[in-house]
Amino acid sequence: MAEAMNGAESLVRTLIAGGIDVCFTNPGTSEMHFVAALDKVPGMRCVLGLFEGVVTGAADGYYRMLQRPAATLLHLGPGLANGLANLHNAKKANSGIVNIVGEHATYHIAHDAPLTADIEGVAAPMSHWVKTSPSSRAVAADGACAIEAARRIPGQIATLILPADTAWGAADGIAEAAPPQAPGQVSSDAVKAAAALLRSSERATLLLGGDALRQHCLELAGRIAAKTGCGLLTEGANTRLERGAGRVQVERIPYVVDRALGVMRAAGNLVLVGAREPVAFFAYPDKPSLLMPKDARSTKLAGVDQDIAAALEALAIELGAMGTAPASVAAPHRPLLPKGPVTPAAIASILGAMLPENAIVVDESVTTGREFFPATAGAPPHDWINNRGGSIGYGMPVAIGAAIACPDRRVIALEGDGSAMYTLQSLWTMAREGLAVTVLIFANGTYNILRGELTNVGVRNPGPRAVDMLSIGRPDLDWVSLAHGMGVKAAGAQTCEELAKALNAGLNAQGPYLIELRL
Ligand SMILES: Cc1ncc(C[n+]2csc(CCOP(=O)(O)OP(=O)(O)O)c2C)c(N)n1
Ligand SMILES: [Mg+2]
Repeated sequence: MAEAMNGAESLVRTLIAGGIDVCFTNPGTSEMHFVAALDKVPGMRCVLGLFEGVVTGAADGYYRMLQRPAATLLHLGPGLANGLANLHNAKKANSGIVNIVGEHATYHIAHDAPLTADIEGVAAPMSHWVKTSPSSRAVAADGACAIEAARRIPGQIATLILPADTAWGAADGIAEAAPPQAPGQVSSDAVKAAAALLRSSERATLLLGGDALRQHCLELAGRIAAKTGCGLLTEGANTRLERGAGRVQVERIPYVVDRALGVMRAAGNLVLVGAREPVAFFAYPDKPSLLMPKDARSTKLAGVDQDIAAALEALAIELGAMGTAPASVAAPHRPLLPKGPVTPAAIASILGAMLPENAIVVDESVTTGREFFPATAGAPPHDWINNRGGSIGYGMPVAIGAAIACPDRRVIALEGDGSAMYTLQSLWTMAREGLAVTVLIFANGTYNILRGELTNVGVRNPGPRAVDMLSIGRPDLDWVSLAHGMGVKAAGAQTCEELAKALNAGLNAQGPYLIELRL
């Protein structure tokens, strides 16, 4: 007689049947039956991360590239808590993820063992869907519900808590998740209102987000812009923007509030397409939270839960724009390689000159990268990924997930040194999995952005104690050694010539490669 299936195996088989075939993991004792089931059942790629922020961030990057959830495996409340910051970022990016979080056996919870915690309470703020499975016979059905929740459009964070006895007890078999639902269609009223706003004599702009940043949608937006003369703009940080030569270019709303206000004043009225009315990252004394001018208005064409491509097409048809060639198409352009000392502008030119076709750029460059767009606009087609949730340490984990999702593409992670330190362990996973990720560390030895913020909130002449809290020197980080210590090839660079040489080595390496750029 065949060996009976336990709860853990029924869940693994349910996940695989539901199209989830990658699990980013950091397990513990309570997850051992799940680990054994992963071992027994073929078809799941398991990727170990040495900190849960790596695990959750990798699942975010995976979804951003494939629009398909991965699973995570996390160890009780503390393991989940370690992964929360990047779950927050994933949630803001509308990435679907199925978190499997181990829990003590149901009868053990009452004894308040060391790892006992309110896991549902920990999960709730960063999850759309949370459930503790009550029994081994319910686990498969609960797993199917988690898959359905994660696959909703836009993607959701689904957290399934798995008490150990539900994993080792007997199960009845697998459960089938319902097929993903199609996104909702926008109403003809929404299309007409958008068309009316664009036809008026007042200045107007399409503010694009979510799926509107895919090539096909950008092309429709470009046709509308050419026909009506409207502007094209995106939010400051995007889940995934398809850009480069031959694609319709869009500007981002700047981070710095005064600059953002200028851009929004020039934008006029807004048609919102997968984006919300823009808000400042932070409040500052005497500056507004809302970035639109008071006399501007907006109309929503489509939300991220709706069929954005169909909405843009309906709008283009309504405006008679389908036969119009798109505006703002980026001409192919490779800047010349600069020489001498490295500046942010020079780095932008080097990236523009060297970005490989189809590259995936994960941008956590913070202050160094503020002006990277113009010089890279004409590089061969590539994707550009930003931090949607503002919690730093997202970049290298997301790069892992993107590389696993797209093994044929080069991933370039642009990292502030402060940000990179949050999830440094990512390097080890990159090396272990042989991922083609080139990591550029902008080693300025500071939390540079916060120096500006100190001034922005009105602090004049900061003293040594304040300055010291924004410096990450003393001791200086040695990124080449840190990379080597985790099995990643690395080189330092100080000039443009050295950076170009190192980038060339990185982009031709088999696995990951780190470049410490001393600024
Ligand atoms: C989880 C988290 N902690 C702290 C911050 C505050 N913070 C924002 S940017 C930043 C420093 C970024 O430094 P770095 O990556 O070196 O970029 P630079 O400013 O030097 O360009 C910090 C600490 C944050 N955003 N998220
Ligand atoms: Mg820095």
